[in-house]
Amino acid sequence: MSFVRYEEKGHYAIMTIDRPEALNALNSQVICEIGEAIEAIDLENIRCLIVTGAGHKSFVAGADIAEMAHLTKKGGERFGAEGSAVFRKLARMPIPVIAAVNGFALGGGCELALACDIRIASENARFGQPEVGLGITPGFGGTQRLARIIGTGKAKEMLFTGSIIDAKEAYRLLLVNDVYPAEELMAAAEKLAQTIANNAPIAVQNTKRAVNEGKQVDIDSALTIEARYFGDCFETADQIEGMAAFLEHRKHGAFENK
Ligand code: CO8
Repeated sequence: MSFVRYEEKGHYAIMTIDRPEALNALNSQVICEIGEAIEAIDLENIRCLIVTGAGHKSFVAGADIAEMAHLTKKGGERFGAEGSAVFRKLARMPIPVIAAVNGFALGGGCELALACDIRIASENARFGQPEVGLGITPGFGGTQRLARIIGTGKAKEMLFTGSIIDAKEAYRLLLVNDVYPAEELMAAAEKLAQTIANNAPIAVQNTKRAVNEGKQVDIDSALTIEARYFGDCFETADQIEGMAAFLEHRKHGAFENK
């Protein structure tokens, strides 16, 4: 691995896109390495993942324009499909994924953040889907996930104009949950990850599944999905310990992911 760093800290992990010479832009190798890093995560131990970019200027400045410049229609479709498949793998991870957006999140970089469950940003973060200015559409989920997160009208405005918004505007649009001074961003991301990791892992994962699967269907079907994941938590060691601790007026022991 040369462009993706991966570090475990107890029950959470940090994946850092590290290609400073191109502001962490995603070429085929970076995309492939992100996929490999996701596959290698030890889900028995890791309960939350943080995704961020190396340096202070950029989260990810998009897909690699130099690599895309001479693609044929077929090549473009393949490049888009490969990136999309990796981002889908990220979005479908059973554990929560936090994007710590520390600068430019443009094009494929914005789409990488959109594939995460929660986005927090530094004050210098900038978001945008500038693809139409390059003669292409967003190809790693931007035409689909942006509207699902901030609503169709605002998403279309960003997609059609290619305009770049700052962290304050991203917060106003609920594109990010919180904004921090740059030097405090990773501490905030790690605190959030630790809080999530302290909770019962099966319950957290079932909650993520219920939210994501429920959003794809009508409300009655969604509530049936919720009931199934709710029931699935019972008889787990963590449910038994969590409820026993409450009833015995004590703090629960460390959850075991069982
Ligand atoms: N691709 C390749 N190289 C990049 C990229 C990129 N996306 N972004 C920055 N770089 C490189 C620059 O070329 C430059 O390299 P060099 O020094 O060798 O010329 C280096 O990074 C530093 O960049 P700048 O000098 O431009 O830095 P500035 O501070 O002046 O500007 C910006 C920073 C505003 C972020 C600017 O670099 C920029 O506009 N970058 C491109 C942003 C962009 O348009 N991103 C969207 C790309 S398209 C996309 O992501 C599509 C996703 C879906 C693909 C589907 C495929 C089918």
